[in-house]
Amino acid sequence: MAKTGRGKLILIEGLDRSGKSTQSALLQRQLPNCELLKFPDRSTRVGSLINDYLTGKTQLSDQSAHLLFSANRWELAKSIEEKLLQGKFIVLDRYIYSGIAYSLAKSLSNDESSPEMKSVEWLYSPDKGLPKPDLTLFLSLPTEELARRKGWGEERYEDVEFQKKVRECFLRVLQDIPQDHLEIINVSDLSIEQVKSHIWEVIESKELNKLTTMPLDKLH
Ligand code: FDM
Ligand code: MG
Repeated sequence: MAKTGRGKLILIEGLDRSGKSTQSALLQRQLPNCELLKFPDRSTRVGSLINDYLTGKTQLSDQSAHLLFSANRWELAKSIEEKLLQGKFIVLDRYIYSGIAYSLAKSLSNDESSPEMKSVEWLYSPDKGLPKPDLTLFLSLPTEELARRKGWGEERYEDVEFQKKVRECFLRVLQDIPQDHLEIINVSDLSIEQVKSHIWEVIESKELNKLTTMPLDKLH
């Protein structure tokens, strides 16, 4: 009998330097017929505005930066849906929880920021309707350990003090995800291989490497 059903949407979230990009690339290779998408996707028109903002070439109000990150996800929403329905698996390297956590952390670090930027509800609303991940994996580690990792650049947000805030905001926002859709993985002092096997155990135990006939859900 031919295999039918849709592929799964798996999201990997975490702070900068937490190993997301490494692990999402490894996971893509383990899953059958799988594509990897990274947000922000800097290759699109909106993505290029985001890139200018992140590299300090341009300034944006906090609200417009926030909405551009969401618009960047909407640019790809349709194609994500289509691919899943064609039976492809998709791994996402960052998605809506980065969107909320970074914006919230920014507003909490700024006494003058306006009330909507402090409202999780407001921050979440532009993402409503996007394809909903079947699982969110959060790679968690203490910010002191992040500071020791190589590769800190000069981009906006790449600062240990700020990452502390982002971590708190992530943990707050992740509380709203139902338990069976969330896995927080403590990657502190684990090797790349160890994290990879841990992630794979979770994927197999939840049968996320198999197609499903369950309809694709939207974020609501
Ligand atoms: N970021 C990422 C946001 O602020 N909002 C978002 O919606 C997303 C997806 O962009 F500091 C931040 C997180 C990070 C920066 O991401 C660039 P990468 O993963 O380092 O390229
Ligand atoms: Mg970065």
